This record gives sequence, structure tokens and C-alpha cells, in this order.
Amino acid sequence: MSKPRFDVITIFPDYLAPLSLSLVGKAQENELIDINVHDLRDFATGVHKSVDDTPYGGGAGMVMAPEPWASAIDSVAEKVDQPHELIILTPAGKKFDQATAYELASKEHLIFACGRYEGIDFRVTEHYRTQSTFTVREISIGDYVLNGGEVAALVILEAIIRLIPGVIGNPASLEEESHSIRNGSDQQLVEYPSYTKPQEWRGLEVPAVLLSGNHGEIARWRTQQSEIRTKKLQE
Ligand code: 6GU
Repeated sequence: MSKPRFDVITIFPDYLAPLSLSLVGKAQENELIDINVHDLRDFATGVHKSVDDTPYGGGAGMVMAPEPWASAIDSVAEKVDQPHELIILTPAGKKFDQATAYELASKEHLIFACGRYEGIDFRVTEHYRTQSTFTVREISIGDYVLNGGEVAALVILEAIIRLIPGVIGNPASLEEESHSIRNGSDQQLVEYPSYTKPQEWRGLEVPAVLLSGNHGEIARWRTQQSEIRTKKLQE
């Protein structure tokens, strides 16, 4: 198995600069993953290198034209002899979650299409859904509107890449996380509160049970706290 490849297509490649930082940056340096960012405008034709046009049917804003997208997507697909997951970022997509992160972390080639304006001509989704070497997903990161898919691509890439074997130094932390997630969709627990030194800070004490050395009691307390926090979020 070769290393997973991620291609991001955008009209603002600089927006993806944080991918060279921190854990994701290190994963690239260590050649655990391969990330490539592409400027959609390089695939536009015509003197103005235009990538958008007015919407059929009328309405405000502009729609991204299909051909520059297809040129860009075909060009990155050509480089990989594996099935391609085409991820179209749109607030109209399916909400991204940890289960999707796990699923995508096992794929060899992900292509992120960062839409701007009023989105990408829907025929791009329709076309690639007919291509046997592609799986197309429309994904949103939450119920709010961003100016484009770039920040969403960063979010999703970070969530996926940290799950790839070797990327995180201490896999025990992933192991702990996965327990709370595997509890099932109706009982997904959030993390318990964490404390470090000093034992007393601005008049606040670390809960005594965490200093007890009783691992059974500590585990029970943490589960309890996770349940309390999870319940509070549902109010
Ligand atoms: Cl993926 N794109 C945009 N433009 N807005 C969003 C989003 C994506 N996810 C949530 N809001």
C-alpha cells in the first residue's frame, strides 16, 4: 500500500498554507502522506481565466462553471491508479463526523473540491457519480455558512490525517477516543475534564479522586463526568 494522497482544488491555494504546520506538516515531511494543492484558475481557459458565471434561472451571486472543475479533477485523477473519493465541499452536504473521518482515513486518494460563491454547477457532482472510478460525496462541516470550502477542507483533512497510522506519536490517545465513539451513535460521550499541575490554582483544587492512585475509581469518575457533560450538551 502506497501512502495516501490528498489533492485540494481551490481558487485560493494560500488558504491551505496551514497544512505545512504542526502534525499534518510533519506527516508530509515524514512522507506518511502526500498533499497537493492546485489553483483552479490554472485549469480555466479564455483570456480572463474566468471560473464562474451567472446562475441559470436567475438569482444573486455567481456559480462556478463545470469545465475548469472537470479539467482539474481529471488531471489529478490521472496521477493516481486507485479509486478516487471526490469530496465536494458545500453547506448543502452531509454533516461531517468522526465516523466519516475514520472511513476516509482508509482511502488511498481523496480529492477536495472547494466551492466558492453560490457553489459549483451541479453537473460536476452528477458527472463524477457516473464514473466507476469515483465515489462522490457532498460534505458540510456544520450548520452555518462559510465563504468557501477551504476552511472545511482544512478541518476534514486534519480530522482524517491524525487517524492515519504513524501520524500521531502516541496512538493510545486515539485508542481512548475511539472507545467513546464506539459506544454507539445514541450514546456518544464527550471527553471528561482534564487537569494538570499545579494541584491548587487560583483557589481551585484538582478533584481528589485523580490524586488517589485508585485506577478503578478514576475510570469510574471519568465515565461519570463524560456522561454529565454529554447530558448538558443535550439541554
Ligand atoms: Cl463545506 N462550505 C461552505 N461554503 N460553507 C459551509 C461548509 C462548507 N460547511 C459548513 N458551512
